[in-house]
Amino acid sequence: MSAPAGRVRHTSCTLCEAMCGLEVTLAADGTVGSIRGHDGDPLSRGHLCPKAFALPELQDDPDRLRRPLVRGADGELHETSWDAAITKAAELLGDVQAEHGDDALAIYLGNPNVHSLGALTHHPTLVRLLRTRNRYSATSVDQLPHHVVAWALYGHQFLLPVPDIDRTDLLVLVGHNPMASNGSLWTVPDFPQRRRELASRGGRLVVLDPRRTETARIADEHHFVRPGSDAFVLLALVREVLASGRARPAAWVDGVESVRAAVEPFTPELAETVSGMPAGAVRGLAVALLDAPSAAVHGRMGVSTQGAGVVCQWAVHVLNILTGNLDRPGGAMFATPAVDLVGRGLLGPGGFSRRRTRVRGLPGFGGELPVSALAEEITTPGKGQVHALLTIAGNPVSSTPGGQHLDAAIAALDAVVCIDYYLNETTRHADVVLPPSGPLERDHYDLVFHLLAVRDTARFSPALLPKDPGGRHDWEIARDLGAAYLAVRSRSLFGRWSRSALEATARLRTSPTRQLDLLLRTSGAGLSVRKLKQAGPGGLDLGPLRPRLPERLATRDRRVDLAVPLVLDDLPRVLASAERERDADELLLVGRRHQRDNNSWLHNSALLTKGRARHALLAHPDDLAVRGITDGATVRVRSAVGAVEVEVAASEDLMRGVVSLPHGYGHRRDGVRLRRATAVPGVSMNDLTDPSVTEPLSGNAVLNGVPVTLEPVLEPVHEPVPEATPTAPPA
Ligand SMILES: Nc1nc2c(c(=O)[nH]1)N[C@H]1C(S)=C(S)[C@@H](COP(=O)(O)OP(=O)(O)OC[C@H]3O[C@@H](n4cnc5c(=O)[nH]c(N)nc54)[C@H](O)[C@@H]3O)O[C@H]1N2
Ligand SMILES: Nc1nc2c(c(=O)[nH]1)N[C@H]1C(S)=C(S)[C@@H](COP(=O)(O)OP(=O)(O)OC[C@H]3O[C@@H](n4cnc5c(=O)[nH]c(N)nc54)[C@H](O)[C@@H]3O)O[C@H]1N2
Ligand code: SF4
Ligand SMILES: [Mo]
Repeated sequence: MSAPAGRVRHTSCTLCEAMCGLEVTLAADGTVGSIRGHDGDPLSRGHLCPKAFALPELQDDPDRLRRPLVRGADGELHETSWDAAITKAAELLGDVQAEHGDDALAIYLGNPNVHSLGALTHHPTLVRLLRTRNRYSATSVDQLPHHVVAWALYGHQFLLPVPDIDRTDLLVLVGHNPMASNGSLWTVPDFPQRRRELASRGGRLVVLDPRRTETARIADEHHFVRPGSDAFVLLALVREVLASGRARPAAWVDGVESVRAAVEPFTPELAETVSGMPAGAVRGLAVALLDAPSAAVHGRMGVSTQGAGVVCQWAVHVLNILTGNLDRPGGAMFATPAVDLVGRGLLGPGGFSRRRTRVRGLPGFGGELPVSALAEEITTPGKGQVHALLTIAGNPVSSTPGGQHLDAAIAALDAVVCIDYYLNETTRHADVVLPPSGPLERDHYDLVFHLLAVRDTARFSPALLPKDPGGRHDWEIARDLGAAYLAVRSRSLFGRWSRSALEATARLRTSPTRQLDLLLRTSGAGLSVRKLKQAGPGGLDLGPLRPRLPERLATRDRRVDLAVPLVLDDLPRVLASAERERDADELLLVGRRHQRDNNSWLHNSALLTKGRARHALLAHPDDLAVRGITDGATVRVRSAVGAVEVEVAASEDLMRGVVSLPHGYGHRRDGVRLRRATAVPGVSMNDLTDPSVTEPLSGNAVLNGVPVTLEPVLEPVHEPVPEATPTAPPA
């Protein structure tokens, strides 16, 4: 396309939850010339991070698929026409279901689905149409404990309060590193500047993390906490707040006395023994939470993807509630989005289903099953066995525990269909790959992240660039695959198509922007896509977060009962875990994110991957010294389920006994070279994480606090022996 040189346009960055507004200058040839943060954006206020610069690279990446691929008789993937590929995909999925039953198809939805308007309007409809109960998503390797707790306390899985960072006096972050991740379940663009403003108001930041992270470094106070032990710290905080006699729960809160009794054994001294955080510091933090005019505690990946994820998230909410900080300015608050999917009942409230995973009996929640069970559902024969997989914007081989086993399981499936624009560790197994348009080529409105934002705004971003002439959007793929699938299945199940199937096809034919417009028009606020466009590129500024309780509660009695049986019944188990014997040799593995990585993708970007390699295992120098391992050496990291060999980097930033690997690496498997030009393949952390160990209440994956051992990798004996050089004896 051609556009006048230097034309300035605006768009939204959809690469993470911060949803920054971007100002883009288009070059004469219509390509992206330059990108900067949009200063006039009321939410992101001019912020952007290095990842935004990868958007033009992604747009032009020759490795990004633009045409469908179908596996031929030669076993290779070949470009094919859309019609042929979609028909093939529908036949593959439909035939497996016709032969083995509807549940023989498993569907996995990956993270980018929540960052795309068309994915949100269309993919759930497609998934329902495919009629399988074997539904999985990245939720169960991420934030499932948050949803379980929100459902149990507030009656809806998406009633997730966020720290009101712009007004708080004390911010406590547990297992969260927004300096790298830009915030999560908390849309907080420009965390660094917002943190500086907190400091200039005299406010404080406290971080609890087994690594001195980028966020810990800029905190007023950082405490190392042994991985998986946060429950002891958080429950001790709850206990201390209650013991102080200064707890001030709101009038709509019940169950305080039951909680008091249940947390009684969790003393600060016990917390110190288990977690390493000094008892005095635990007491000090409880007092600080009570003394602060306002305070907010937020726990994220480090405390949801670990062995006591639900208990930890519950304790975080209870702390905010008991200190009077839930729903007050400067505390943890609920957003009031212009399109309120929660209030309007368009997002299900959540809840455990009777349906459990077939083989291991892991619980289903919110219509999905925990993805840690996927490999065994594929490999275990019997009624209900999975024979086909559809992935949409995901990479479970890389992102779910025991990835190497899932890799092998997927390779043996009868049919694999992937909607994705890259060949990744998972999609390389596909029989059909259907690649959608890129993020700059589609209209955008954040249906999810306005629900989690630190300020109420409403921004519509029209597509920045026209779609590739022969390309299709995610929603168009869903529409066409849905129609082709119905055609295939009606051959075998003639006449059985219900009204709901017909309604689904009608919905799939309605574009995302049209659906959004309907949602805006019926929002009661007199909005529309046109009005949002007229409001300018930053959209509408609806102001700071407002108190919403108890009206916003979705519980039947509009009250919050802290005494959640699921949680209180689990506390004796948590208490008993304090006694667990540790292998003397054992180290605990935790994950990390880097500002210039993005889960398992974007490693094709030259801009993001340049500079020092970031895939090394970080370990405390003392832990290396006792094992005779030198900084920079290659080590073998071994867990209960696998082993990887990776370079080690000594770092005083780690707590002793803890090692850290980033997830999302490991880009070559079994000698297969992926098309992507990743400079550093690294290793996959999920070849070490154990799918058989899940969070007991939710079934969420345990990705942090994984026991591992380290050993030096000895040089192979047949290698030429280097000339002996005198070395100094070890000090
Ligand atoms: N050990 C360990 N494992 C982890 C984590 C961890 O911290 N430690 N983190 C977990 C978390 S929080 C998450 S969210 C998951 C992420 O795990 P997944 O969601 O499974 O994988 P991603 O790496 O996000 O891969 C996304 C894929 O979507 C494709 N894609 C991008 N945009 C689009 C689009 O618009 N449409 C379509 N159709 N495809 C698109 C990309 O090409 C890529 O292949 O990983 C989890 N796994
Ligand atoms: N640059 C970048 N940004 C991203 C992503 C990305 O891949 N790259 N991914 C996005 C996604 S999908 C998500 S979900 C978010 C996640 O965002 P974050 O929650 O910030 O995720 P992590 O960086 O994995 O941070 C988890 C922290 O928990 C610590 N930790 C590990 N185990 C424990 C424990 O037992 N207790 C405590 N207290 N801490 C522990 C780790 O050391 C780490 O510092 O980031 C999003 N933003
Ligand atoms: S923080 Fe970076 S990746 Fe996230 S939305 Fe903003 S520019 Fe995009
Ligand atoms: Mo995530």
